[in-house]
Amino acid sequence: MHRRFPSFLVSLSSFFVVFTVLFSCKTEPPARLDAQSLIPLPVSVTATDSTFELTKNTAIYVPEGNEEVKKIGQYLVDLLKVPTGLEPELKSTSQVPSGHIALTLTPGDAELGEEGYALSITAQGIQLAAAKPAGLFRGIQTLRQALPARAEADHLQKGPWLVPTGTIRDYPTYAYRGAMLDVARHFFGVDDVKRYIDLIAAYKMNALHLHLSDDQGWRIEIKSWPNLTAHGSKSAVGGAEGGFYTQEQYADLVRYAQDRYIIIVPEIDMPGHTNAALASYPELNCDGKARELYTGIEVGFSTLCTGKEITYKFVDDVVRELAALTPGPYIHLGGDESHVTKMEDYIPFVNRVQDIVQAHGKQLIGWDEVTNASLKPTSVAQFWAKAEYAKSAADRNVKLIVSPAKKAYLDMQYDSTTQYGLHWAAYIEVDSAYSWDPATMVPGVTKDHILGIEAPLWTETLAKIDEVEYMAFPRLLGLAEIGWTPASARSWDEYKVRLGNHYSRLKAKRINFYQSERVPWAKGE
Ligand code: TNX
Repeated sequence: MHRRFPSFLVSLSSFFVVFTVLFSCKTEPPARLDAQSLIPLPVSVTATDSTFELTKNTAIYVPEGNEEVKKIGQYLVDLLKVPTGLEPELKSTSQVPSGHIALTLTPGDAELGEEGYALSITAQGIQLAAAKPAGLFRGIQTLRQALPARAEADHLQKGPWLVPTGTIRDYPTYAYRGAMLDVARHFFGVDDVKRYIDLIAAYKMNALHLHLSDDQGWRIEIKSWPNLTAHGSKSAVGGAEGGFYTQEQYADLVRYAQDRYIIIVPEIDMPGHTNAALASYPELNCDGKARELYTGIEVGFSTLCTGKEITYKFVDDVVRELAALTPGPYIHLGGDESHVTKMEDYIPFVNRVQDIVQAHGKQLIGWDEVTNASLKPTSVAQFWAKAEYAKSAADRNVKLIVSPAKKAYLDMQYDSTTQYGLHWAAYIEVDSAYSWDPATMVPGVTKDHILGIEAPLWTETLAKIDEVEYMAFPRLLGLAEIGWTPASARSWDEYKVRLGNHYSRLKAKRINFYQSERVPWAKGE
């Protein structure tokens, strides 16, 4: 991919670069398609030696009568409009003339699966094909990265808009590729969450797990238990302002994510991490007394009263309302760090909430401690801490979401000088977050047991979205690649160069990212 040239040729060619820049208005042709620093790295890329130019005459063609693909076409138009100043016309047709961009569905191409795509770029035009609409959406993310970085800017840029030619065939390794945002410790509003959705979509992630309740706050309106938000949403860590999503706002987030082929996985943590609920409804406490709102960052001190019937009425109401707001298959019921719930109470509690989730037509996800209970094969355990829990899930054919705190936790500091974040699990530099394989983390847990991977971001120390971005970026790109790209095709030494080449793209997106010294950032390009 990266060829070496004799030095006299390098100086000669730099002379011509300077000459060209000074004396003509043309910019350099883009790097070949196989040197475009795509993240996640596609399954296969073949470059040819030409370029396609996007001009004011380029249109985007979509199949006649398919509203869903038309919407994806419109998404591409909207991406291009501001930075390029071009507004490609969206045309429905069965016959695509050359010189344009065409999105087509090829349902017979089973290898592409739910999210794979085939991209063919020639000097005459761009063909993006996929078996399913989601694949077209993922393929557009690749096309974005084949355009110059300035195509990511939020204001008008100069052309030309050249795309190197070649073909790409690509599909994900894991079905579930997620990020988690803790909106309970600190609250993040609808616009912040939409930005996070856009950012994870750009790296082909397909799930956003929202941690919607914890000791410090309850963040989603539940109409049958109104005090959860009337009272329980008012607090946040350190006395910061609380907040919550109304059901209308939440439905808007779900739609926004859905338009990007991302599911939202709502989490209501229980039976621990429930102080905000226990402060809002005295009857949920075994002693019948409401707790005070909590603004510290301790964990493991609260529990729902597992012996009271009202607790299950509460869970049933919450799950029913959440399920009605959730087109995705999963409801996450936490289950972590329930240190003050006795194991003999914890197990029947988890068994019962699993039945409640199933009764509402959803599949349960729980943090790895839930493997203490009798999990059904449709439930999913999220491995974050204990390898033996992950192994016990795999032994029972319970699928795993892999998010080991030592590798995948985006709230862990990069090193001891990082301004925000925690380090109880590890310091996680950018190379450490990238250099691991979900399928070899735990002896006895193989790729077949794994639904996918997730990058959780806890917000005890993060009050603003730019602080969230600083912790998430650039590690999130590497975690997205772990979920998408075959492990055999990944290496840090090769990846770090690609990541370094994303410098101007991350800047153009105005992402506040950590400029790790371990990455050769291409600042001049
Ligand atoms: C552990 S990870 C927790 C969270 C904290 C996090 C901080 C997990 C399932 N529980 O409650 O926010 O550590 O890193």
